[in-house]
Amino acid sequence: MSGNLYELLVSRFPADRSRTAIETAAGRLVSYEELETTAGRYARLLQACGVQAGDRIAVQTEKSIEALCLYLATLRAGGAFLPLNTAYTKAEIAYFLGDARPRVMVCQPDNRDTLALAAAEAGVAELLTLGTEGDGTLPKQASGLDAALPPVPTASEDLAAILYTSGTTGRSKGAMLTHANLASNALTLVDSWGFSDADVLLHVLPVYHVHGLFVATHCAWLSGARMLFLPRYDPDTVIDLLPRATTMMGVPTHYTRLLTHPGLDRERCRSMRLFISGSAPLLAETHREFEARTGHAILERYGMTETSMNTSNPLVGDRIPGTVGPPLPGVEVRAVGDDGAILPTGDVGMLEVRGPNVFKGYWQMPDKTAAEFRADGFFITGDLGRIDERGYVTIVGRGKDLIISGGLNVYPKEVEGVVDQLDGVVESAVIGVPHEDFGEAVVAVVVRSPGRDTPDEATVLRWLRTQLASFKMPKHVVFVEELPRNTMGKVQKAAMRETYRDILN
Ligand code: MCA
Ligand code: AMP
Repeated sequence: MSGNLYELLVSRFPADRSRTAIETAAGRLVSYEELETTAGRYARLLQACGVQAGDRIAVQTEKSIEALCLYLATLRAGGAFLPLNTAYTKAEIAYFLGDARPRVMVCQPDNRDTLALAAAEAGVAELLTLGTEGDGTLPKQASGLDAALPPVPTASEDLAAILYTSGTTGRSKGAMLTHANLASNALTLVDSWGFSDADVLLHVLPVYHVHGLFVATHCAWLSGARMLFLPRYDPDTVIDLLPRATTMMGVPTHYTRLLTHPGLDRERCRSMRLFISGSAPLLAETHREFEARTGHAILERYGMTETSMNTSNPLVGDRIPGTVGPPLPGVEVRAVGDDGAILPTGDVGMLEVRGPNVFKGYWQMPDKTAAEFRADGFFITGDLGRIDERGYVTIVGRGKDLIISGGLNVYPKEVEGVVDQLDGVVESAVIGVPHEDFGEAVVAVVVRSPGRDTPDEATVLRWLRTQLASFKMPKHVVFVEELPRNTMGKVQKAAMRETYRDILN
């Protein structure tokens, strides 16, 4: 076996390839054999498009089984998968394409015309389409191709994927994940969370992020399990399918929405063995309420795009509400002070991680990469936390100016940059405030220039919508005479978060 993750994945597919790998809510069954065959054909097509080892394949499509086959095909062809949130606007996509220079881009059929120019300008050699019903030019051109393509051998340190994460400077950075990063983390999770071929994973997450693509899907595939694959999160469907599932992974919003459903009870969860939460803080209150309703203590874990999963509450043992558990096997986590010194047990500091899960660096940004690593190889997460005497990590806040809304990251700097481009805006500050459904939500505080043509809230939102993905849109715009500043002239975001903390509830 080479270091290609594809080889590892298929080596763990069930010996009986006719077993169901994925079942959709509409009742479509796809076997492991079909996954492999479709991936073979797609890989063949990628090669026909000139894809060579290391080439990037950018993908912005709705969630579908074919999209997962495209992921497998990319690995098989030796390429690097670059998934993009379906909410990204043309302006955002143009940046990613210009930065990553993919050889092939795959988009939804109805988006082709919108993206054609940006793709051409970025030198994309082939723009293919993929719809949710197996339609589009990709499946069409791949049909009939020979599926028996041997996986392209890669080194384990080669790139398997690039995932963009926004940055505090407002410019998104492509996190380079290697085959070894993804393989080591997935194998650890299968083991730590007790996955087996008896599992049925309720898959409710999008497949353009680490959580839905790598954590959930890899756990299922590496254990030969079945996935119940939902096109989007819908509490009614989740309640219907729970009695057939054994595990589910979700962000806290998924769990708080389930709790508002009258159908959630112990009987519904009778076949479940494990609920897992991550991507954003799960309130201890939600953890307790869920346990009281269902008898299940949600297992909370902590990860990042750059590192995949770092810590996890245990499968067997105490799952402590409000904590993210001890480091996973093979992963080291430490809390350090402002001077970089390791802190005594229980003190709050910057969390840093090291291990085979930690990414290779940011795509073509050596300076940013260097700035986020310590000399001894620890990655600076930007999260503030403490580690207790049992090794359990509690995240208490963020040292980075980041809002996490419904499990999706929004960097204030990026939104501020777009608000400030609008005529009549002097400056702005974007903050996160508590939100019942999304945990945190985006609010823009804006200073306008005097005059008759000053923009109102509708004008600001209309402009932002053309530039930003919908989940980054402020849920509210507040106009002020001036932003609060300290004596050094620095905008006081903490004070603003306090002032506006109840504005959305
Ligand atoms: C949708 N909207 C949102 C969000 N999602 N607004 C703020 N925050 C959000 N997260 C807005 C839409 O723009 C739209 O606004 C309106 O809400 C309804 O959109 P809809 O698509 O119907 O929303 P939904 O289907 O109810 O989606 C909510 C959701 C979704 C299910 C919570 O956001 C979601 O799937 N989140 C999970 C993301 C995820 O997988 N994160 C993992 C990242 P309008 O009507 O104005 O247009 S990986 C990670 O973080 C690390 C590695 C880790 O540890 O896992
Ligand atoms: P992302 O860039 O989407 O990978 O988001 C990673 C960030 O999500 C981390 O740096 C944390 O701030 C946050 N995060 C992930 N899991 C948790 C968790 N269980 N509790 C608190 N924050 C979390």
